[in-house]
Amino acid sequence: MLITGATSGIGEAAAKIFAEFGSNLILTGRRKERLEALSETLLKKHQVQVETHSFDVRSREDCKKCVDSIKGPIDILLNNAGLASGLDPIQSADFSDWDAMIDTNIKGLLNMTRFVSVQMKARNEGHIINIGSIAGHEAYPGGSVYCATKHAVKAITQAAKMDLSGTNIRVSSVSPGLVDTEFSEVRFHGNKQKAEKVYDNLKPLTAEDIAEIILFVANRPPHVNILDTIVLPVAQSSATIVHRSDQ
Ligand code: NDP
Ligand code: 8X3
Repeated sequence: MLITGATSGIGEAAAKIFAEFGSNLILTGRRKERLEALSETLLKKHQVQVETHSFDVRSREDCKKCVDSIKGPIDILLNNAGLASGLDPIQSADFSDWDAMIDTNIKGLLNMTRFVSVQMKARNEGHIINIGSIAGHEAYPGGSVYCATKHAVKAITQAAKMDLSGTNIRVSSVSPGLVDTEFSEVRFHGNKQKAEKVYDNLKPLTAEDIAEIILFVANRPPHVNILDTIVLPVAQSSATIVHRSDQ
């Protein structure tokens, strides 16, 4: 299983749960030390093989290098690496925030999918699991580009399933609402106070909640393809309707 964005949050939790269930892992992300530390922990705890590749999914060349260097078949590609950068309105948002989101969430996911799917097609098996979002099903103020990238993930998932029609390859997405990870800290460019407010007075999903769902999606019988799953905390009813206990 190859996981992008395994250095924190959902990707890290997925690495842990899949290792527990015996999957050999290829862990990727930009922060090399975190990948190495996670790999060490997993190797100590579980009888699995783990390799790490540190690179930026925005570099098509580095994505190709990583995939080309992997010896065995990739059975599952978890396209998880992604981010929100900023929450600014369309008329004043930062261009570099837009580029970071489009290049990572759309083009990075496409890069990995392109290089891995060609091998899966040749073997006539495999599973591509994309991390979408409630933001791929709805839009919200300040989310024009982030929501657009997650709508793109939804479209890419649907179209890839069609492109691979007639093969045994499965294509799925898991689309969470609020998950307490480093996501908001990244969105607010390191402002921890602003990030904490997102989860104030509500019980958000944990990365482990989502990892369990990814595990479920991956472990259906071979004829079962879950195309998408929208998963919200009970306190969240849409991208914008969130009940806080102080309200
Ligand atoms: P985190 O910020 O905790 O994790 C993001 C991961 O993506 C990190 O491992 C990071 O690794 C990696 N990443 C980001 N940019 C790049 C890049 N250019 N190249 C390689 N890796 C990259 O957030 P989450 O775990 O929450 O996010 C995971 C996915 O879940 C994202 O796609 C996000 O959009 C989605 N999501 C999150 C929700 C939430 O509320 N948290 C809800 C719905 C969807 P590194 O920095 O080391 O490269
Ligand atoms: C992350 C969830 O809707 O809070 O994709 O941006 S959202």
